[in-house]
Amino acid sequence: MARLVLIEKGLDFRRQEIDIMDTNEQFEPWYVTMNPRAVVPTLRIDDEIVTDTINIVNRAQTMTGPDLSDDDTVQNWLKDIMALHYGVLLYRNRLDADGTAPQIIARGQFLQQLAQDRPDLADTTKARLEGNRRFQDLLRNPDQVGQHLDATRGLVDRMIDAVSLQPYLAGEEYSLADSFATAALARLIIHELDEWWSDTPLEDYYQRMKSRPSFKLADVIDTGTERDL
Ligand SMILES: N[C@@H](CCC(=O)N[C@@H](CS)C(=O)NCC(=O)O)C(=O)O
Repeated sequence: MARLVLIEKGLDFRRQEIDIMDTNEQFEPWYVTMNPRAVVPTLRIDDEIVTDTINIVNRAQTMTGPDLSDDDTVQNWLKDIMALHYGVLLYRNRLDADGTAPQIIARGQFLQQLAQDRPDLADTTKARLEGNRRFQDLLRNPDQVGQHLDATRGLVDRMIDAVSLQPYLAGEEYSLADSFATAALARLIIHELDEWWSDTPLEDYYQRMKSRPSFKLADVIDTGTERDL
């Protein structure tokens, strides 16, 4: 989402990959100094550090380049698209028979070890361990998983309604909301949920978003399988 917006704005930026799965670079001291929650993405502009995707895209909006519309309607889309629980969409398909997700359990063990080894990260690991426990509980609860799935479908339905009336999600012009929707829909395609919008105007909308140069330049991925995530 952040990359799409920076590219749509025509901003020149240097991209640095942070391996959040295998080498866990997000917990390296140099990164946590910038992003105390140890999550991606982070935007650095000289000495200024911006964390959280919504803050990043709103900061990008203040810089030179086309003024992507960002009124209240747009901001509400950003919040709603960001509020979806993308982890549930992935890990609900990776559960053991008893409802536990081995990768999330392993993540919890990794965080526990990290908490022991890195007292300097106490605040980060405490918050992340709590999040990991909440996520484990959620995945064990099919009703809650279903609620997240319903919320996701509800948002897709709202997108369908919106683009049935207008060319872009929030109106007549491309906006930050379209960058968010593009990345979110790409992710849902990988989860094989795109049947939710087949034969609806959202299908054409997504193809239009995908044909924008930013899609390739930002390396948005909508092919492959969940294994690749
Ligand atoms: N609301 C935050 C969410 C950031 C976030 O949760 N990022 C995930 C990847 S999508 C992450 O970095 N996870 C690192 C980890 O699991 O240790 C934002 O938009 O920046």
